[in-house]
Amino acid sequence: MEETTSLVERYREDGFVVVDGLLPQAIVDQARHGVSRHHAGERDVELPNGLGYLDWRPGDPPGIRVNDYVSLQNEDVHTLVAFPQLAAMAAVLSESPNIRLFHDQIIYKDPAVAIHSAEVTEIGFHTDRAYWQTCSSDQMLTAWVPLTPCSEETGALSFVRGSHRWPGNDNLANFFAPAHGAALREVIAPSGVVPEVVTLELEPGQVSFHHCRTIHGSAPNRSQAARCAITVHFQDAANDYVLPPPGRHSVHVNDLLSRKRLDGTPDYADTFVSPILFEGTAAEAVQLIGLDSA
Ligand SMILES: O=C(O)CCC(=O)C(=O)O
Ligand SMILES: [Fe+2]
Repeated sequence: MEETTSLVERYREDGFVVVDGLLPQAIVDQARHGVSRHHAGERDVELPNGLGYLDWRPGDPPGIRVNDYVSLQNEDVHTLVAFPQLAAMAAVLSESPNIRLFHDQIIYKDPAVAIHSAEVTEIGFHTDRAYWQTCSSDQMLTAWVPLTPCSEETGALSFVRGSHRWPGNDNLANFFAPAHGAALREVIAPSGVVPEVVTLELEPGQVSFHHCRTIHGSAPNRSQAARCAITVHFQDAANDYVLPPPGRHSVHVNDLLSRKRLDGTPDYADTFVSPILFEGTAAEAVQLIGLDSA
């Protein structure tokens, strides 16, 4: 498992890693078709309204379009999110015997020409962990799947290398509050460490994975084409619901959408909201991923 081993080492060291050859182009094309249908207002499955999840609809302002839980509502996007190799890679990276879905989002940046200022499509530096304070695990992770070419110009994702190992990231909730420099100054980098920002230019079919404590954000889309990606947030086996820390902004839509346990708390193993997407040994995951067979 040579290739996989080096991916795991890079992920442990940097807090993010790019994986090639995981997703067939046909799955990516089908998801892109699904996003078009979803943006046009089609729903294969209706979710309850009024829970506060983001749900861009035709007629809403252009800029950043965010649609939450699309894999639960759209069959084409579901095929990509539930693609077993994706979750198997997450299992290998997080050293978990199973992987459950936590949440997914379509993040679409309109072309600069369609909006008054490209700047509104910037996404601020944040950690995903900051949004998951009702999660017991700090080993959850995200697969970021571009559906269009993502370059510096279109708004590729940028990561602060190694920041998942730094203290002080767990409240960095600046997704919709971009102020790149200022947000970075909030970060407590270990003494003597200057934050190194790495921007990943990816093509559709490539996937990047990041740890829930890795600081990341994305530049505005300054191009004349839309930038679209699906972000798939995964739970490792250890994750369970915990009460939010006192005084923190931390109620997740999952808490409203998931079935309740006997004590009234949300069940993060709800088979509709959080289906198991991979289960098996590390060797089985590696075999399924198939990167080491060449
Ligand atoms: O698509 C983006 O620019 C942001 C994605 C993100 O924050 C994530 O995948 O966790
Ligand atoms: Fe994020």
